[in-house]
Amino acid sequence: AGLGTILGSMALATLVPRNLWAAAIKPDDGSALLVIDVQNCFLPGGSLAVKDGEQVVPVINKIAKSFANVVMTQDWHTPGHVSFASVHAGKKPFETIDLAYGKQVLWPDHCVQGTDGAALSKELAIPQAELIIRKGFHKDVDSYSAFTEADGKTTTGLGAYLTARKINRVFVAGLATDFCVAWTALDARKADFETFVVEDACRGIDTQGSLAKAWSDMDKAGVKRIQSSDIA
Ligand code: VGL
Ligand code: ZN
Repeated sequence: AGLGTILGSMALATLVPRNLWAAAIKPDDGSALLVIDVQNCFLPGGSLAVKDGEQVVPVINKIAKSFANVVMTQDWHTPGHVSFASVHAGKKPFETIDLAYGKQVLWPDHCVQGTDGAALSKELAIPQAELIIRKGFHKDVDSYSAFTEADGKTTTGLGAYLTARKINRVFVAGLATDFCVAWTALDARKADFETFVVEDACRGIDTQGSLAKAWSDMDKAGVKRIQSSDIA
């Protein structure tokens, strides 16, 4: 950006109250809200509860009213899934192992297909949600991302769906910021979607510096970090 542009935006930021210029992002028919993994396992009492995870629900319910298009995801693992520490002898949750496709964090058993823990939160109130993408259902491959499994090549079909529906902007919210939200946002950028992460509509796990790394990776990839109050 040229000096004029920089000075211009500084003047704008100084003169115009934040609530008048920042709340300027208006979702249109080409926009979709992606609600990531708001499932009982990640909520209080769940086997992989994210700290303050329940606080995202009212925020997501509120912003969802601005979206004609909402897609939700469900982490949907087989029993004995490769991402579970319980299937690796001598390994504990939050340790890592090297798999054929790369480094894998090991988790407590969570989001097993058909269990109550895998169910979406009953507090979500988004009746217009048009698609639920399940992911992580291949026993030997994890999938944090809603677009592509952890092998880096198997697609969930979400990118093709959004493109077929002429959606080119995605707003990502849910759990957890540093895993499924971040990987989804990074893959959305790879597929050239304009990508926003709604920070106060997400909460992180934060293991071994994962939250700071996720924000830094997202920033480098051109993901736009916004707050729910920025959405008109
Ligand atoms: C997630 C860890 C394991 C997530 C899913 O939804 O962020 N994290 N499986
Ligand atoms: Zn999982």
